[in-house]
Amino acid sequence: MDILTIETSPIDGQKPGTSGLRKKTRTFMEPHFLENFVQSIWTGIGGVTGKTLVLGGDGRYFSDRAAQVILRMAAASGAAKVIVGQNALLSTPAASNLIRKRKTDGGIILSASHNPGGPDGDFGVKFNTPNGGPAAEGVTSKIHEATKEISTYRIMEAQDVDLSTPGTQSLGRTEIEIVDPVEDYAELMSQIFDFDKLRALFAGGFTMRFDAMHAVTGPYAHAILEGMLGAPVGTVVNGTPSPDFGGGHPDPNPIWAKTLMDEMHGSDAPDFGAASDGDGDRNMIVGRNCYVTPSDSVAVLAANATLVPRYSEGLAGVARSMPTSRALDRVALRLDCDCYETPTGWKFFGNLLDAGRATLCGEESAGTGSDHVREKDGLWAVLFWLNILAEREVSVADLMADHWRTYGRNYYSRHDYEEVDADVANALVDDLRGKLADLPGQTFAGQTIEAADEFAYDDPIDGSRAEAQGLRVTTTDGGRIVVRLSGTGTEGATIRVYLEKAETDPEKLDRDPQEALSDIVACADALTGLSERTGRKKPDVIT
Ligand code: VG1
Ligand code: CO
Repeated sequence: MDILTIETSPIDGQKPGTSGLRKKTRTFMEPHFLENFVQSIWTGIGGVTGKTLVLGGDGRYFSDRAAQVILRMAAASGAAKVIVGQNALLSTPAASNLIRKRKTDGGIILSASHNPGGPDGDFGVKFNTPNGGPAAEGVTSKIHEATKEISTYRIMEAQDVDLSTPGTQSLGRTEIEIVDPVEDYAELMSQIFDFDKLRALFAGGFTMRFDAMHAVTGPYAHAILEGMLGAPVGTVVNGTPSPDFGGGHPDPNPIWAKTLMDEMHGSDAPDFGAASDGDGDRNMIVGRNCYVTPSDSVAVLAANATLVPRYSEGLAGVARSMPTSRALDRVALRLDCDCYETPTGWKFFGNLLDAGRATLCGEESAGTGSDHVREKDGLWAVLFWLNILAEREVSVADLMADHWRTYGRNYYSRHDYEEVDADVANALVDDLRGKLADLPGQTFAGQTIEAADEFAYDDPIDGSRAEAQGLRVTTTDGGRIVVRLSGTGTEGATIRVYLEKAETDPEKLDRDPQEALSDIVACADALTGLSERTGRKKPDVIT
């Protein structure tokens, strides 16, 4: 088959963000856009000749065509083998598992995660390294450099590979192995959790709703929850992946998973509810009349980890992203294990997990995971919760009440302001950054500032430093405000304001979070001038 060398020139804006390169689908479909980036990945990793890669994604619009292009480009550049999920489907954690299990040289995940899909939605390409995790900054910056210098790319002239049936084919000299996307992942889950206990839980009448949000976890949840664990058919809803996620927004939070939230707060609510995002790495946990914030969720998992077979020996350490609440720190203190604070984005957990310093990790953005893969893992978190509930035989609400009584509660909420004019957003952050040093001792909306800084992270394993990772301000009575700009959006800027208030008074553990945080919210607005600068009266999304 012919290998074509196509002339091209650099395209602006191919800098990977928090989690790979994310753009409007139409941008990815422009001439050479995808090809330039893929060739730059090859360059950034020192070529693919003789290498084995994994390829899959969340099945969003354009994935099928992008997968064919990537296969032709891998073949043209001499890859030995590409392991592809059937129909180019692989959840992000399943891809991470395959990269590790098959000892490959890395993989490409086609997803824009929780962003909507479709011709008018978003698309994304992410490279993961041989440890199964998102490429660290050292690699992504090489890829970005390559996008600025590219002049040609190589692609094979060939028919589409039939990705619909598992088995092995060849494309030129490259072997293409198509695998069932669920099988290896399901096996991994059965090794981590007590599946007998979970089967007994469902056999005993425990009820659950899992909303796959028309995204990639549908097949996984059907196979594991309804298949292997015997949950009644109908437990999984919206379980067939669709290219535009049924026209929805596959972000598992109280706003976008409102149907599930309503059901869990209704009179016929099942015992347990959960949802996952586009690519299956996020999770939402909700009990009957009880939404669990992701920051609390990772703290609960840490506190109860020894109930799960894989973690029965305890945790080496835990880690959370900086904006995630400090509920996890409280648990770590009790468990007497290290608690690391990293910048936003799963790539920063990789070194800690590889070095055995952290076993569990979490982000406030509905991401929880462990050293079983190198990505956050939605369904794993759900199974973890089920395993805990099966052992402790309590409701989610009682478990949370007990947790807060034991450790105290960190009231927490994130307020997002989306599609803000980029200049306005940058000025807001720059102005706050400029006055950080003077803030301690000053009072804003009745709150006295204790400390303020811009977060930078020195990786304890490889010594690399990540700067400008968010502005943080603490108040004298246990409050914390973090402000940062999103690195995954594709339109304007998204301002994220993270709000937290620690509470240990046993009489005050049962408040409505927005109400408990109202002083901190007012303080944040006075500090940043957000409502005046943006003209927004309220956030677009509250989690
Ligand atoms: C967001 C979240 C971050 C998460 C990232 C990728 O990033 O805040 O915690 O790791 O998305 O998640 P940002 O830069 O927009 O705040 V996913 O599920 O998109 O892979
Ligand atoms: Co995701």
